[in-house]
Amino acid sequence: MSMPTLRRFLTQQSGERQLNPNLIFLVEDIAAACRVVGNHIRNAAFEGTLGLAGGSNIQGEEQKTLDVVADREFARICANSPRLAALVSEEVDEITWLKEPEAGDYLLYYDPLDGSSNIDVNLSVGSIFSVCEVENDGDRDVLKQGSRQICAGYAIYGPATMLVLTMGDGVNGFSCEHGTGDFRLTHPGLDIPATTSEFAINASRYHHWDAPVRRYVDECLAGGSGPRGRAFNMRWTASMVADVHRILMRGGVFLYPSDAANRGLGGKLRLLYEANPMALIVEQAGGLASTGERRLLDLMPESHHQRVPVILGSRDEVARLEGYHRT
Ligand code: AHM
Ligand code: MG
Repeated sequence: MSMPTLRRFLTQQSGERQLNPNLIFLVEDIAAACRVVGNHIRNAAFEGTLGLAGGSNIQGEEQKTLDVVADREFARICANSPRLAALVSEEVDEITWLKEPEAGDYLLYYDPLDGSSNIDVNLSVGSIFSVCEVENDGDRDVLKQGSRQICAGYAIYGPATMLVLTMGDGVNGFSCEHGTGDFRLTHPGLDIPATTSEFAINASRYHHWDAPVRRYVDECLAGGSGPRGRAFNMRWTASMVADVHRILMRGGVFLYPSDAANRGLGGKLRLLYEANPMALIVEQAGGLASTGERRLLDLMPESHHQRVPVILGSRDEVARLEGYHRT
């Protein structure tokens, strides 16, 4: 079975789809950053980087040492890209401008270590990224609609490290080969089944949920004798990358909805570097991504650390949830 390397895949794509070589360099730098972050995670017990860093980020969340290490590696490696104008990171309060923006430059949005509460218990975590283009010389606006993303992806640091990537023409999965460190195309053309009997939500927040989410989960839990007429399975890893990856592999629906406890913040997950990239990946794989009320990719961001409700995955379940929000 032919498993081209990421470089070969990107080179082929650049011929077929006239991708800008500078975008390809940037994707290669992102992949290198993911490989390095994966190595740090694997060696954290030896490098003394488990546990808390002692500070907090703009979200008021305690930073893990590896959050800081991963952010530093992304910035160091990607700043090498000649047309990268700015970095928008979950871990950094302000936008980092690397150059005076010119039309055709790139903006990189990233969560360097998503699901970092899982780090100290050695469960799967990931990095999430998104790329948009600067439209006009001197334009410092980073608040772009998700539909304007030209590339999005994530790395999952699980039993195998994988990079899942979309450049607006489907979704492809690359596994990192132990030894060479090469990312190779092992999962081409990922496709989320439209129907599923599996959902993912933090059920400890049940008492905070709004009526549409309660109705949906209650109906799933009712099993074969309930209104859905079949049994549903539930999975929650507290690592969005791992939960979304499972959905890409076998279907499912993921919910981090607006609820009574997080409504004041706008939700839990961040729009620009968590929800938008995952929404593009899910849509490109045939699924849907919504706030419950609107398509995520249509939202106009108001601030670069903005939070949003997220419901994404198999089409039929997301459409059903949107229907419950309308009634
Ligand atoms: P993080 O970016 O600080 O790690 O937070 C995002 C994570 C997601 O990966 C995951 O879906 C969610 O937070 C888990 O939240 P909870 O702890 O409420 O289950
Ligand atoms: Mg995150």
